[in-house]
Amino acid sequence: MSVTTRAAVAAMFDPAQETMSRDELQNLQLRRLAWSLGHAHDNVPHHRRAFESRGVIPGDLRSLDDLGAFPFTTKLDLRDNYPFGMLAVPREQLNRVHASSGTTGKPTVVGYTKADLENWADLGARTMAAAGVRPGDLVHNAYGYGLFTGGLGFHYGAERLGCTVVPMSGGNTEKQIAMMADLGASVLACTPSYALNIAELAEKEGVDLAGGPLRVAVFGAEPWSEAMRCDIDRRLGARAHDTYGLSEIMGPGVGAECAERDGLHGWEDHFLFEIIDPNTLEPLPPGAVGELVITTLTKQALPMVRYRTRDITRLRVEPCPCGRTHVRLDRITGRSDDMLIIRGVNVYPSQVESVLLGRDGIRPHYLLVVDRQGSMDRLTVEVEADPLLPDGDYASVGKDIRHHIKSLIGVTCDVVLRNPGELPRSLGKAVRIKDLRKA
Ligand code: DLL
Repeated sequence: MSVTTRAAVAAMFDPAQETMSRDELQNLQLRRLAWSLGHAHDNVPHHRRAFESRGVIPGDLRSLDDLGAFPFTTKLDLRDNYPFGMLAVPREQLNRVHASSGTTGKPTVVGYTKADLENWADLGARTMAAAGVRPGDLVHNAYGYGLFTGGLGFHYGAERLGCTVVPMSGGNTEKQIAMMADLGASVLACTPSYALNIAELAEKEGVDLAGGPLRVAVFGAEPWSEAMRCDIDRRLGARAHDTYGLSEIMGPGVGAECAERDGLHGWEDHFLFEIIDPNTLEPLPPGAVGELVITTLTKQALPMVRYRTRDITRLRVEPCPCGRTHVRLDRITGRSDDMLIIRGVNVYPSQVESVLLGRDGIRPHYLLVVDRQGSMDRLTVEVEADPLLPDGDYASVGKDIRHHIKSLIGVTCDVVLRNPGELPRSLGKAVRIKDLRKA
């Protein structure tokens, strides 16, 4: 890094925000939490009613542990109050709205004041900096622009960091590759499944992205495996980092991997993270795997109290070698609503992905198809054959994968090899499950 670049990073980031002691961080959280609960209670009728039904008032919060007495918020609450009923400020004070594309029913609309957007840009910049992005980097942003938070979220984060942003959005993969090569992208921001799509087409067209200036990939928005990381690192010649976020809480920039790539630092000066048992709803101790629950500490427009993300992970508070003190979230295995239960065995698509990637004879494009045979659920893993695999070997490769899925995940499934290019390619979040039971 040049001297000017180093100075620019230092001027922009107060390391104290990311390296303060756990005690300092928790004191800050308690102060901000008291404000946030009061703000939600006083300005959002839904939260006030929910507090009343649990018999709590914001003043009951004396320590962070007291948060457990407060009610959860769910996506359904946002739907029931569509579009603006959960806002804590008049609609006129919003600078922007985004929406998540609900697969059923109405989308969820979220809003931001000017101050919320400022914080978001700061956290976007912090997230990218943690991943190794630096001022002056050329950021090719292939997250979708529009109602989805990915495009604009990273756009303003990268601008705040002092990068040159190429606002590509998703789709038109040939043009993406040409722009990356012509402009000399040093950072690629998109979903990991779309990066795979880009890598595959670049290889087909003979464009050597791995030999170019690409250095960092900022991924997120969907579950992906360590095996996928190795594959993409090699094919793009970049270090891929995971980032986490969700529109109900803010968008991208809620958490990010640092250079260690061993868990995502959740930005605890703006969010409070808990893990609960999704069945009993009881808080679980650090280190236990369960559902992530997030409370916002600084959001003005849409404060969230104990939002149930449905994302499954684990929190680790032990110090990170990078020096950041903020808690680490394990890579998200999947959403509790994406978990398949096949003959009593819990299966996430990302587990299947770990088994598939790196195996000879196949390409990393797959789909889990679930249907019902009599009263039993049946899982079929469809995966694409490598173009060099002779037709005659499809059956034996399928049998071998079936064996490995059984022994590593414990579930019995059928494996069907599809011809190269046959499975749909992702332009954003990949669809990994086709559930025919609902048809
Ligand atoms: O996906 C925000 C985002 C954009 C994050 C770009 C990172 C990068 P939503 O569309 O509201 O927001 O979807 C949020 O996506 O609850 C998770 O289930 C999933 N998700 C997000 N990041 C990850 C990740 C954006 N790193 C939902 N790993 C979340 C696994 C993720 N799942």
